[in-house]
Amino acid sequence: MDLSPLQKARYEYQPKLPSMLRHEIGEIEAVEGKTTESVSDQEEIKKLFPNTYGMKEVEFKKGKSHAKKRKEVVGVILSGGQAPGGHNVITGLYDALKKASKENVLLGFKQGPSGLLDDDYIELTDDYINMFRNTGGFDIIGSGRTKLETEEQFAVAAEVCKKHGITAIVIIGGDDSNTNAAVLAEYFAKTNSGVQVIGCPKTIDGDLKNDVIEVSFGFDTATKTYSELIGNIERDANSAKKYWHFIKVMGRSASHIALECALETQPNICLISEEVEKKQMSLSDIADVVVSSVVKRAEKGLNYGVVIVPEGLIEFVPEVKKLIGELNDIVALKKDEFNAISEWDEKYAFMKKNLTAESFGVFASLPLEIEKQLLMDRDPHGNVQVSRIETEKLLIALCEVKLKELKKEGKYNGKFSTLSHFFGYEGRCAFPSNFDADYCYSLGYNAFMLISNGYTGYLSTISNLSKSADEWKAGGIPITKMMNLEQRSGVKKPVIKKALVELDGKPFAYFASHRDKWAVETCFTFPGAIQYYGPSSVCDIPTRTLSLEHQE
Ligand code: FBP
Repeated sequence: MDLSPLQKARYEYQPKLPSMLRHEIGEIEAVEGKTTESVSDQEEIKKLFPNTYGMKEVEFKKGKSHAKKRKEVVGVILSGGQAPGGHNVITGLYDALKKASKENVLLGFKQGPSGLLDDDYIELTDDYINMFRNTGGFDIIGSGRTKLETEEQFAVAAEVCKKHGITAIVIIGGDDSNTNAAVLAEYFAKTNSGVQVIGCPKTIDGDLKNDVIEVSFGFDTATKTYSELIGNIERDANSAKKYWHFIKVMGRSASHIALECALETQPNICLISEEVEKKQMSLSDIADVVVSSVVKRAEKGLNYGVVIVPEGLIEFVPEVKKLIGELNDIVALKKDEFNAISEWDEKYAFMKKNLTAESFGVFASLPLEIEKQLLMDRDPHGNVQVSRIETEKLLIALCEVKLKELKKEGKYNGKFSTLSHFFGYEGRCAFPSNFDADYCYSLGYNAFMLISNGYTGYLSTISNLSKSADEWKAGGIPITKMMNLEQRSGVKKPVIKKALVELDGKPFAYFASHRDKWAVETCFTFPGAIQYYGPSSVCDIPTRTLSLEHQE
């Protein structure tokens, strides 16, 4: 394989561990804290997880280790969407495991959880691991979105573990994948299989966070990549002065990515889905926000600008949310009937018959392409694939109609030439920033500490992240602590509660206090590319979101 100069250089980068994890493994003690309970629905979740509910939080400190002395055979799985740093989690896990004993073995199951069920794996070795150090992507073993949820699947997983003498499985994933991890941990505990399960918090979306998980990995690099691109577009817009750019950014339901990119680039408009829901804004209300900026800027002769649109926006518009909820249930509960239909006219008629009159009215009012996108396949967790819905184009169409009206009424005399973009996949496999390289390596290393100390059903946690790596803390949190019950594919299921943008939080408050100015004036900022080498003030800066959240 030919190597780029950066790839070669990154192979040499030694990620920073929290000082606590730099001690010899035999000098690190697991100190237990408070017992935990789920964020809500405590009685129901406790019943569903009788063996793994209510466990204690753990922090690693210098002291006498009580880790088990046994050969560890660990299986690792990358689950869900790619996020920069996944390779570092695996190299951190590998290094800790080999540091503890050269006899220990790391097996990588291929293409996500299905690799475990199909017994499709490779044994990770020094030579192989070294080719992926500090690189982006998940291609070291591949990823997938298979959901582990049936007793049959668990039984197969148990057989595969038995066959290889596996002592623990590490699942690197987002909220849905770590829900899988918790369910699998419960099954293994219930059946006394002796296999532990540890999760690692991954997702560029940034929605897997709480008081202990400060950020999921990949968010830092992905948002820096998108912010670089948005900054470049802003500069282009400011040079040519002729286009309004509508940029959708990934993030699924949560607007953390959109908000972080806005803090970094100061666009004219950034929509925040959580605010749309709180204010119960209709599609028309949302378009009014953009139109107001377009009109005011046109009055100053500025017929250009930048609008950031969060990927999940459409799901938060009350009337569309209701529609999507009904569509999800219909697609799940009448799956065979729906899948048997191939012609669009018949699908349309099927929806007319099954949706409530109100939701069908909303469905019918949308452009044909959006209607079709709303009916595309759900992901294995029953979610609409928002990355495939062109909300940015829908918004442009809505604004065009309104601006035409205003023009007729003599209230607007500008030009509205638009371009649409979608930044998502571009950021998921970038070389991890120094922050993600260090954070992910530490998460993987720490996952091994949880395994060797006998924990199961835990998420590896590294915290105090707004400080330098020296001051980071390492520990574990029971996954059931983050759970609640939610409607999925037509039934109530225990899932990890998604962390959405907090409208009373500091990042949103900063944005809200500046956005009126940004909407009318040109206040663009240009973050430029991620820097891997150079002064720490340029290379090791955390996201604006993390800095604001932890501002004292
Ligand atoms: P995860 O939650 O699995 O990390 O995935 C995040 C994400 O990148 C979302 O932002 C996006 O909506 C989705 O994956 C796209 O999924 P896919 O890769 O299956 O197209």
